[in-house]
Amino acid sequence: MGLTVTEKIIKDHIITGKLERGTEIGIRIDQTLTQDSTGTMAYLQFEALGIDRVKTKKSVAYIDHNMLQAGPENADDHLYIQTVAKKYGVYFSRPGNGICHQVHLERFGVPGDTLLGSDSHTPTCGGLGMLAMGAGGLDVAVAMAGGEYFITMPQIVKVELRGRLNPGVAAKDIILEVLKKVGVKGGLNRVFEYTGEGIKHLSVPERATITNMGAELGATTSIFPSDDMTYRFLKAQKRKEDFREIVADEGAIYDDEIIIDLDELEPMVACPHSPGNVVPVSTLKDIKVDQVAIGSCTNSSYMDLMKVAKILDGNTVAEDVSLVISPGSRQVLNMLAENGALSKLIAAGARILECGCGPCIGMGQAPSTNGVSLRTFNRNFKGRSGTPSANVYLSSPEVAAVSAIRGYITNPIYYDVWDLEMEDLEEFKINDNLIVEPIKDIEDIEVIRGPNIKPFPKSDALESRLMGKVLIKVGDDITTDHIMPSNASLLPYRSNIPYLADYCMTPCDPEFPIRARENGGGIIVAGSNYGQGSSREHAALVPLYLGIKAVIAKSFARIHRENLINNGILPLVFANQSDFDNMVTLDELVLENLLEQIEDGKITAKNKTRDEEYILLLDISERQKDILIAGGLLNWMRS
Ligand code: MIC
Ligand code: SF4
Repeated sequence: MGLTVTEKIIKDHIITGKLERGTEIGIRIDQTLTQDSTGTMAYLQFEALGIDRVKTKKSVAYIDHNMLQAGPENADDHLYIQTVAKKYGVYFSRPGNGICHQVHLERFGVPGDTLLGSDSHTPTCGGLGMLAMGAGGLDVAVAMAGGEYFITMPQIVKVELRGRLNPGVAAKDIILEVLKKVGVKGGLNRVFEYTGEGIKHLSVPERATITNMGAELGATTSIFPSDDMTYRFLKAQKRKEDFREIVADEGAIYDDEIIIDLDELEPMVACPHSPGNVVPVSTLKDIKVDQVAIGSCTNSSYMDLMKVAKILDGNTVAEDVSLVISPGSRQVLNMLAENGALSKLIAAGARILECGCGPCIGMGQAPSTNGVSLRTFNRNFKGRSGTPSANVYLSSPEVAAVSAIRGYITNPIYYDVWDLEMEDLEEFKINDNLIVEPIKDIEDIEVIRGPNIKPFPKSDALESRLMGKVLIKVGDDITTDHIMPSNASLLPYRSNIPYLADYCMTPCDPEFPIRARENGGGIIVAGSNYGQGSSREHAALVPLYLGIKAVIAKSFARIHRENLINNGILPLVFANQSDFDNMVTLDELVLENLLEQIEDGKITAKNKTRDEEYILLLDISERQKDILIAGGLLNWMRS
């Protein structure tokens, strides 16, 4: 039987289980990456595992999110990560070197290898033919310690790209089209594997734009084959020895298929407040923009910014628009500086930011009140920009650059003065002097911990009886940005769970932390796709700290559900979805004989306030049941 690219890589790495769809499998992880906003917790958890040195082929720690240093907290976290990386044999990418996903693609990713990152956009390296997945910090810590990573053996969706993109239409429009077709929950336990004639013309950074934003489908990951294009990219990065061809077999069998005709594709935009809210740019009329932001791990490659420079060349950013550009990596910025493109961006009036996530995670550049911001990023959840009333649209760099000049969201194909065909790049500028390599002699390395680094909360073994009040009832598609908001003032406290607890769920209900404290913890009730978005384990650690014992939802996003289990919080699903309507905030629920009921995967909850009973499902593996019973992954590993 022919195999897909995904199956080939899984087959090479499988340790536990079989390639049977829907069953749990454990795979060996070759590489890990962490970034700073999830990294401190991941390394504290790694330290708790008591291992001397990382056991992966390569582990890399990046500093890219928490870049504003308005107080000592972020710099303290950087220092902790730098010293802990040195102590345990982890490569360290210094602040200013770029966004983890962009730098990993350029300098570390290897076709055919597996990568686990404590960031949901780790699938970026799928553009190189890597099986790259996002996870919570604890799963990444376990992978660094040589442990397997467990996933549900995914369904594999063939995304066949036919034809070729027209000028002004970009890789970003392909992934926006997939999001339009599939939606933000359509990717659960699925891998999107790209094939077809159309992929031949897509460079690795373009492919990476697509696999990066595949995270917004809720997918396990997205992947391209490793082919001639991959070879050319690796060669240009002076890494041709890392190349290995991996293409799907002739008769490979897929579970589903999507066909996209690139010749027909138009520039697209995701409208507020969801990346799944996609429409063609041509359908939007007279949307005036106040801010345009170009960058992020989705769209800040050399080619992306060269296109922007070409469009802006000789023009001026519209009077009422603030254009900010955050290059993805120092390689990109350096090359733009050397070939003069940077000077064109500056001359047009762009505000150049340092290489990092920047505005994408609300680290500065919050738009004005009710402002419209057009961004080349991957997420436009309400409030994520730092301005709760802002309306954020997502687009390609082409749409963003043209719109920055015109001051309105504009279709670049009707504004066709630029020839954006780019020659294939033969050589990138290689300079790894901001990457600190691991050293052998680690005995005397002192790990430096700033005063803001507090211990992470630990869960207890599951008790047979769980009693608690419904502390909040929320609707569908609640993101981790709702559960644990992130912005320039909160990100410095990513190592301080007690501090963050005061902000938990506040975008949904400002009283939530008070109610949780007053009731000594309790239960969260939610609609479908609860926990979509980021991999931040804080969205489980902070509720754990507040005494949350269970979340009852219509369905969960993959990474968040894993984070709940790893921290001993029950992720329960309504057997009868209409029971959601019957529950009201402050209803008192009791779950009896939990230890036996967990084995059945079916749990009865009594609503004492309303004298009702609900059946809740716990559709998880035996391993996960044991983890919950032990009170989380760390306890389970110790026992
Ligand atoms: C994001 O894009 O939401 C983040 C910030 O990169 C997160 C990680 C985090 O919350 O630190 C992610 O995507 O996992
Ligand atoms: Fe950084 Fe934004 Fe990418 Fe997250 S999505 S890694 S915040 S650039």
